[in-house]
Amino acid sequence: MRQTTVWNEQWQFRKDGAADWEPVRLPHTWNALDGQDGGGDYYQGKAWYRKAFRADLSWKEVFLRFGAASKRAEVYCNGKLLGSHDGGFSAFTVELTPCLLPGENELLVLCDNSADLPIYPQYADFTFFGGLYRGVELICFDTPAHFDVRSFGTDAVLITPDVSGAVSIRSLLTGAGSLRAEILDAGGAIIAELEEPAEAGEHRTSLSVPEPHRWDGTADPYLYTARLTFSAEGRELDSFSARIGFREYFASASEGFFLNGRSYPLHGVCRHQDREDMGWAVTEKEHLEDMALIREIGANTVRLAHYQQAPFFYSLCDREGLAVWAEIPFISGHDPRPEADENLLGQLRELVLQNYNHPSIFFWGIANELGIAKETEAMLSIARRLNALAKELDPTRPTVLANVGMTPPESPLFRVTDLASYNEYMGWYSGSADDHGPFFDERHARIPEIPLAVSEYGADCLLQWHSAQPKVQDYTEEYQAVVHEKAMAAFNARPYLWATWLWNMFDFAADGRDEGGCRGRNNKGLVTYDRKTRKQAFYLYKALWSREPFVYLCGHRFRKRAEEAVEVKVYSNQAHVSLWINGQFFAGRDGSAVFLFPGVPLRMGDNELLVRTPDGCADSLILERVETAPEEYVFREEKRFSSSVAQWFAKLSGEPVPQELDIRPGYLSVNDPMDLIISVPEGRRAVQELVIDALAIDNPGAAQRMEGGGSLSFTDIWHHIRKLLPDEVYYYLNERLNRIPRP
Ligand code: GCB
Repeated sequence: MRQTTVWNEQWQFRKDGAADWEPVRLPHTWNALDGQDGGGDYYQGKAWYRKAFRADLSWKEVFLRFGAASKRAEVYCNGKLLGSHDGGFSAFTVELTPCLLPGENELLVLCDNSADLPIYPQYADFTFFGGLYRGVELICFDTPAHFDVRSFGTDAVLITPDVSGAVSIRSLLTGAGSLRAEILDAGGAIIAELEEPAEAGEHRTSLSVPEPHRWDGTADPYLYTARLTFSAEGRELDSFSARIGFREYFASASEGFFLNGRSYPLHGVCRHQDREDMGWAVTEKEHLEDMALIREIGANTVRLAHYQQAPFFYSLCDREGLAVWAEIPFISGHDPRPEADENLLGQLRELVLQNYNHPSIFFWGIANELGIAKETEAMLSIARRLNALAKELDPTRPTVLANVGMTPPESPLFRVTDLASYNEYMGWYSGSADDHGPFFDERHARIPEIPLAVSEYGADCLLQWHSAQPKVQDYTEEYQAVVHEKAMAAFNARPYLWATWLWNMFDFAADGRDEGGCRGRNNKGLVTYDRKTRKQAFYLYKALWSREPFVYLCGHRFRKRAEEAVEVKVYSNQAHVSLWINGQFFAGRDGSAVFLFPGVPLRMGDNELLVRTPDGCADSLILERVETAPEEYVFREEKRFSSSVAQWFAKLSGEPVPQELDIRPGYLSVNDPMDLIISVPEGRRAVQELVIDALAIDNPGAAQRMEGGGSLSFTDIWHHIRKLLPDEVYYYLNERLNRIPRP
């Protein structure tokens, strides 16, 4: 028999070198606070966990399974090293049996999230929280014969259901006996079963389910249970059970995604696993809340980015019918150390083997945005090895790789995996919010044979910033919504896209970021980091995707308005909405998802807006008309420059700063591609004097990257460097370029 005990209580913790132990319970991370407060200076180093315990020596074999230890762990019992593990997201098991003593025992776990380890993730914006953040289980057996729990953190049972009804089962056994396999339907009735002798080692068998009921996405995520019982001489030795589902799917390069033989456009969100003040040390409660929010908007797919997430969350996806993109943290660059390649292969092996049985998992993601760094042969070679490994471990699922927008579709990175996708931030880091459609049409035309999806798009939003004329990088709630409205309109009109995943369902910790007046966070979520507030764009998706009738009036936090009349925006999944102002009917509109009411007059003081749908949904808010446009809604970036940049800039200023961009036809401007600008000597000189020289003062790296030119416009590049220089530089450069005829 197996006995599994949750082992999360009565641990002690100290950072390496600290004098005192503090009591903790698992899940635990040491970065819950310093990993979210900005500065990019959270503790990345070694730390120790300790647990004193009394062992029950009557068990034959005793194991510990760690849900995750970030990023590297060494486990010691009574001074003896039991094992180590590299990779912060997968489970691993160590055996305690040989070192257990009568009386008191001491377990010590060294965790290490140091930045220089050859362990991925290496480069990414999100915080790499350290610690035992997914808890520990004690697994005891009274015989040495059982499923081989030593196997890559799994129970060594892989189940492959086929839509024909065949269910093949592979298991690894540590002794001989008899294996009974049963398939139960959702009501618990046994509908297929067999029992056969099994030797130690790998055992393969199969059963057949007549006319299997399909696992059919969110509409009908029908789950069967596969139950295995291993016994000898009539005595149960071990058992295992998993939820399984029968489904088939494919992505076409021209017609999008198909599930169970019919078109099933995938539309959903990306998700990171952290939560405010908790980091990655979240519990089932937080996972359930996240899932409820994802389901509330009606997503049918989730990209669990950028690493293996909790087993419980994949199970929720099975239950809710969400198609999952599961991935490893190979992000934005390749670490040339051979151990780092081995680490990637190890993380992929564990991702696949530990999650193989989940019907919700559709795609194995092997990397994200590798093209942001230099594409080297070594990088491509490990990407190919990863793809081959995923195929070897699991020939049933397609592989995928998310490319960054600047990677040309001719890059070999589009040919490593079965499926491909772009992360593109049109209207945020580059281009305008109207560019989503043209971006994909252009790329799709160059590689029409490769199925393309949108694996990220979005914009930052902080709840305090608002604007009636939202514009790029103003961090307003309204601008984020505009980017999503335009992106979705473009994607919906392009059925060749096999899926779309927005970035991101939730704000998340990115300790090195400092944006929109908020340190330590990426604010591209539809929901805030504490999960307390749904942003405006959340309701756009709810209007587009959910069935549960609702209506939402935009502007709940944009209360004070100086305009005589405003445009009111309403999101609803109903076909008709009506608007009242101060008790008077204003107008009704037919439409879908987004309803606009321009010219709604405001009187001074409070105005009550009310919107209703015919079937009784309603929402209301107060707009307060004030004399002058309130400053409090406008984010003004406080830039702090070194005295050298300030001195350099003092020499420049004096000339009046143009407030608007003047784009003269026939002349160069900041909106032209860099290689066009620098192809003209005066253009090159202007960029050199106004931008490169200034950047070189504090940021030689950034200055060097500017020199190459490229197909991105100066405006696109400016979004990335504008923190480093005064805003005026952008306008001064445009002025200078405006005097140079276009070649
Ligand atoms: C990306 C990355 C993601 C970042 C995101 C952003 O392309 O894949 O990890 O968080 O952009 O917000 O910049």
